Amino acid sequence: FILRKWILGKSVSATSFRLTEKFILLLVFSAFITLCFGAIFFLPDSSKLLSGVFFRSSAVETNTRTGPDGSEPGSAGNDGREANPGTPKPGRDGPKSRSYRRYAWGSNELRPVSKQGHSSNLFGSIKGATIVDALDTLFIMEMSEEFNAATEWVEKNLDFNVNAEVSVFEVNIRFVGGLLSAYYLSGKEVFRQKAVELGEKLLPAFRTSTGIPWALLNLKSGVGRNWPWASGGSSILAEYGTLHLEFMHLSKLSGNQEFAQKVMNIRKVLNRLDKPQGLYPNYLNPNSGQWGQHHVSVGGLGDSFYEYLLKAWLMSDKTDEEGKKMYYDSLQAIETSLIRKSSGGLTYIAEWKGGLLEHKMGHLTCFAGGMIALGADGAPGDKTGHQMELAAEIARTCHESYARTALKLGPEAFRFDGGVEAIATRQNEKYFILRPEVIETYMYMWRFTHDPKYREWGWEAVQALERHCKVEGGYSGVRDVYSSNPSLDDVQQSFFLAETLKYLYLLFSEDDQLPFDHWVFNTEAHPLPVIRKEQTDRPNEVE
Ligand code: DMJ
Repeated sequence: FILRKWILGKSVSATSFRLTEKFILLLVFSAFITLCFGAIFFLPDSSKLLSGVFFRSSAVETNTRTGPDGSEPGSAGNDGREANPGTPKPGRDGPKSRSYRRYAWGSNELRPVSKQGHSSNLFGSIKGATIVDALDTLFIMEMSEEFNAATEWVEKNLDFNVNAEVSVFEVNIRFVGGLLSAYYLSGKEVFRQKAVELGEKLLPAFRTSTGIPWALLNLKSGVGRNWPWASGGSSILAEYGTLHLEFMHLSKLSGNQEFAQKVMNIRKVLNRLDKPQGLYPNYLNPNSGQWGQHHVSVGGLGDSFYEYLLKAWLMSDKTDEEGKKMYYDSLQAIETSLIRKSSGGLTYIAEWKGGLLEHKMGHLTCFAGGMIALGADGAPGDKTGHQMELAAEIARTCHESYARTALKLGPEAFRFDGGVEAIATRQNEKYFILRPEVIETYMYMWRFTHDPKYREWGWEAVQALERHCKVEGGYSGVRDVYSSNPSLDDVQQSFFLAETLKYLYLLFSEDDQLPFDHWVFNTEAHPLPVIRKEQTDRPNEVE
């Protein structure tokens, strides 16, 4: 009775008990709280508890229309945010995955405050980004009813025959990657067919003099172009360099070697070019084959290029020696030219512009802690220990970028100059859009070290998400992580379901959940199986 009262959020009147009864009540209550926290961190099945927070306790289902105390939706405030949500309590809070289904089913993304669909122009008029991006998360979390509904939507509605311009990179990592993972996990043929169909539609993007693909492509006409803002009409390193994993699998699943040839050619072009101090500039003109502006970044515009070099080697069952060499050589150049330590002892990865360092690190750059940890084992020479230390230092810096804010959520970019450390100084860098990179690094660091601080840091992020991003209709980004009452951006990014929640789930799961020696995550957290030297083409045979 007491626990039920507590769970329902109602206070028990102390005056109705005598002193000894109050003492016993206090003891029971403290024991219960201790047990709950113990369960979160130590019980083997703690992952299930976490998934309950987000998705699926039975109490949750009935709570989506009314608040926990029976109040009307949105009654917590006019932005729909709960008045004082406090520590997340399993079983009390609404399943935000269902909000997308209720308010935005089939749209690319959800607007959780205004409770409607949101269409991003990254996907042209292709629909259903959130559905495809979330397929494998639903499967991994054993949400079979939701997975089946999503599968049915894909079968009946996912249509690539559109006269629209899309981002080749975004469509590849979210749609092709999401469909490939869904196929390998479930074995359902529809996902393989759709992935190959979409891959074929992306092939005209490679019709340039060098074979470096365009950033944007009209899926009907096959006409490509680059972002108008990109230096000298260039293609972007993180975009053309983040096709490799998916395209290798497309060749394997379709028997069409063109996919693999296209991405292997990108490497050839890069290997012919001189690299300033061994670094890869973010801009490359696809027709002249010359670098554009010499801007180097392990964050936006560069990030997942480095990630895919390492993962190409791992996904090839460690046979892709070229990918391996390119990864470790580029990491060496990054260490020499970009990685610095602040006077306060925080290691960070700066950006490089024509030889000058900008002492800024993006939230996106924080994925590098996980990447460096993942690659440490194969590092040449005696560098394994050094690279693990580097990864841990980057994880700590990124945690500091969260810890030094009012909301305990990290800014889009933080700086190390003018006396500040790990703090955003520009208003337009203070936002948080539910990005996964910091949690991704915690997840890798947990798997490799089992240091409990990574789960503690992950749990801090869960609490902050619940307090500041959760609204009646889902989870929203916030505009200023240094303000105690920030405005919301009213977008639930599709990568929140694909990546942020999946990495949190894995952080609190056992290591045999998607083990790293069998699965490699694409940059949108879609797991792809290692292609064994002697592997059959049948799904689920990834052992
Ligand atoms: C995701 O779409 C991918 O992780 C991409 O590589 C970079 N940014 C977003 C999430 O922040």
